[in-house]
Amino acid sequence: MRILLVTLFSCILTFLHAATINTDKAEFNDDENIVVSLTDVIGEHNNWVGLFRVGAPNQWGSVVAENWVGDLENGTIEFPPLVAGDYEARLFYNESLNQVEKTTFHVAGEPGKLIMNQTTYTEDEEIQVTLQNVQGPRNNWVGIFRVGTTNTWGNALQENWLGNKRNGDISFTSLMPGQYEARLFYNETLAPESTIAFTVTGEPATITASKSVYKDNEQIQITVTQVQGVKNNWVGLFRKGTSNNWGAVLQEFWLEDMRNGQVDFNALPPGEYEARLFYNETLNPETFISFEVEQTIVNLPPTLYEDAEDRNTNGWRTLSGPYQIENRSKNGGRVIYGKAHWTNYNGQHYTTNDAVYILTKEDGSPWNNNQQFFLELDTHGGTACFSLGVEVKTKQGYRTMLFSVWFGRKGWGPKKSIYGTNVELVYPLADTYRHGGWHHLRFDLQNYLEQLEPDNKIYSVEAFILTGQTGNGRIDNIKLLSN
Ligand SMILES: [Ca+2]
Ligand SMILES: [Ca+2]
Repeated sequence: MRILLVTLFSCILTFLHAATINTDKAEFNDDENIVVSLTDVIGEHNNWVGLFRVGAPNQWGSVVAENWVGDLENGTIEFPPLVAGDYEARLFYNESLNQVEKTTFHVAGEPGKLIMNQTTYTEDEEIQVTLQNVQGPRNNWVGIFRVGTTNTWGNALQENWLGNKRNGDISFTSLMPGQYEARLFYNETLAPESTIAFTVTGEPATITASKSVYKDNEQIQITVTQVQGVKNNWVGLFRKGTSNNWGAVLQEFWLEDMRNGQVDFNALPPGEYEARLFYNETLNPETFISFEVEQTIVNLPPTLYEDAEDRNTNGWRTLSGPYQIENRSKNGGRVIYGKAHWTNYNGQHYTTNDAVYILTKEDGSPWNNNQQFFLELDTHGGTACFSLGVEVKTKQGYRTMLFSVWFGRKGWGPKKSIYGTNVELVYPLADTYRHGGWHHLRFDLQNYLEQLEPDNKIYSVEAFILTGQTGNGRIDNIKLLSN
């Protein structure tokens, strides 16, 4: 047992006496050789010492200087002077990159630097950069990069090889507007010694559409100019009012390095849209343009929604009041009758007709007629509170458009009212229409809409609305027409 313990202890001692690496000084001048001493090197062959900048990874491209020590176990090796900076001497065995030991040291001196007297330029100015104390031994260069781009050859917009130049001015040709950096590199590497930022000013980016209103079968042509983003710039189409998130993007086009040009997007359904310009794969728009897409209108034969001749009331529903719509006979034909319901709300000193009926498709779905915006029907009397109209989908949302005898009696003009999310547009209907037999009514719905909302546009007519009638009130032949 005692023998075993001694053996184990000597093994530990062997490891404790593993190789060491040291420099003869902790700090060198930039004209002094670097002397490195080694002890107890036990690698078998092709052992080597590499000098690296502090923090640089153990890879061949990061080696500042190297010295092959073969099978040297104890001794010193020497490296030529280094430019100012913090370094490590690292020992490796057997031609590998597996570091055995290291030591740090410093080289004093003024590091090489780029200076600019002017950091804002216009688009037609040359860019001036001043070199100060460039120290790399060979193949030093300065590159112009867009801010935020990495140090790759492909990202260098311009290169200037310095030859023997250590101090003084160099220049670059003018650049388009944007944020840039001049970066100094030594020894043909891509590890910058010094970086300085500058700006080229110019007209901001623009985005325009070839039209303000497109048809729903037309391509959307968007033009961009002066795009300045670094990379992955893109144009997205969005519905107007939607936020900038990927899920809201209807169509997108990646500009790559296109700075000026036209992009064609596919046709869109009717609505209001925006084309938005983004830089650098972000969702923060630089600028945008609004445009509209409208229905292509064709001339269709009239669409009859109700003439009551089928003797049923399919498609009608009661929105308010206790009664159901009725299909009645009148003068040998069939007509529609919706009974009035008089209510006195909360002790008001008058009663109100609150019976409201709606006609949709028979299955209850909206008409969705996006072609015909003229309403025609026949009416036979009604109450003093009588009104009728339509539900429409418009550019600005849903609207209830009502034509009111009460407004006509009172001499009131058209009126827009907002009740929560409902927008009601009421227009006067002459009181005479509720007297004296059948009347044929015709409404140019788009024209009426513009009386209250000049910039609005009907996208589709969805349903017919009727308030309660009394006595001999009837309606018939509800149609939409193209004109
Ligand atoms: Ca019917
Ligand atoms: Ca009829």
